[in-house]
Amino acid sequence: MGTSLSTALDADKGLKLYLRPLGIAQGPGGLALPLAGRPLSFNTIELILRAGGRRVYEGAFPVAGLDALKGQLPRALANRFDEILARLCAPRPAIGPLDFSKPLVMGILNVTPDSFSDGGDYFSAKDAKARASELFKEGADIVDAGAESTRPGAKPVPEAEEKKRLRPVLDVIKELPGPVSIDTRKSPVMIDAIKSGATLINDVSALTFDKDAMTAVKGAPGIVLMHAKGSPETMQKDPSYEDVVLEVYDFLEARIAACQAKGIARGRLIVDPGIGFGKSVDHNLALLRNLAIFHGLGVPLLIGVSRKRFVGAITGVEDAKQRLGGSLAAGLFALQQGAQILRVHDVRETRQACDVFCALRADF
Ligand code: HH2
Repeated sequence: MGTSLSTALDADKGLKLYLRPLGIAQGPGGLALPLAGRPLSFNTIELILRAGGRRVYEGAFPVAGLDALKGQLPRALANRFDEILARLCAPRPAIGPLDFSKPLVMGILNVTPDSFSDGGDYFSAKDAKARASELFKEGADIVDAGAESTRPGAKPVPEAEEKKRLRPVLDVIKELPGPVSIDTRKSPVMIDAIKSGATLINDVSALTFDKDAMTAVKGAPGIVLMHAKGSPETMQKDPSYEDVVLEVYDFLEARIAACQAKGIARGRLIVDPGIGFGKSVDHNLALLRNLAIFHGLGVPLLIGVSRKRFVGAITGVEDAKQRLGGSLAAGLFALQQGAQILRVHDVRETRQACDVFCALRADF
């Protein structure tokens, strides 16, 4: 890029500022700041300035010198700098029983005949109920049940069918030993789920698919807002972005603002960049490498890499069920950038990997 900060500031009035934590390590550290109040800390900040969709400045600054940096910024940018920095550092409040002071494992329960890696495995009412209990036994902190596959090319499932598939899980929510999330884009399904005691509504369209979704989630303790480009039917047809990381960031920031405008507090929200949803392999890798920038949104980060196609593309493993090794590598990479929730199919193995990983980085 090569432009100095003062040149970028002089040249452009319509600048948008982003901060990405760098130098992430374990422990509180002397000259470091806490990352999301967690066991991790960061000692450097990347400052990004963007105008007209393009990055016009990128520079890295040690956190010890941030006052001098801020002193160079015009008032509006300095205010946004303060706001994002505070969000990067603040602990995330618990959502119901979900405490974000340590990484959480979300176990996937697909009550579908056609999910990309386990379609049909837990489709009957009996199998779905049994699998929910089993996921908790294997070490899940929360179970995410979905009845509509959102794999690339999937066709929408009618509302009545989605409700019917979820019923056996909703009927046992209160008897299960842990909290349940319901993965749906439809407001009537959300309402059913909340009435039955769901802790989270996980919407891969970030409450944009159904115009009534924003009202429907009002009674949910927590809501997952995920980024997707296009619908599952078309999303993998040559997705393109000018700057995938900042475009996904802007989308999630706008969805948080839309929720807040409807009275849904930031403390009830979780965001997810939506790995594999309208993204090429390179887009997915860019999002994972730059994951820490999303802490600037001030909410917990959920990441779903489990068995996904990019793992197959990197490793050449076609069978999704054989992608555990790659899924664990990507999941631990996300944890090292402070991700708070991993959404996975292989709970037992991920729990073990997380426990060892957290012991190694000496979480306190
Ligand atoms: N991925 C899938 C479904 N829901 N929700 C969130 N928040 N994040 C994700 O990455 C995510 C998600 C796709 O995985 P899976 O549920 O196994 O497949 P399918 O959609 O085919 O049922």
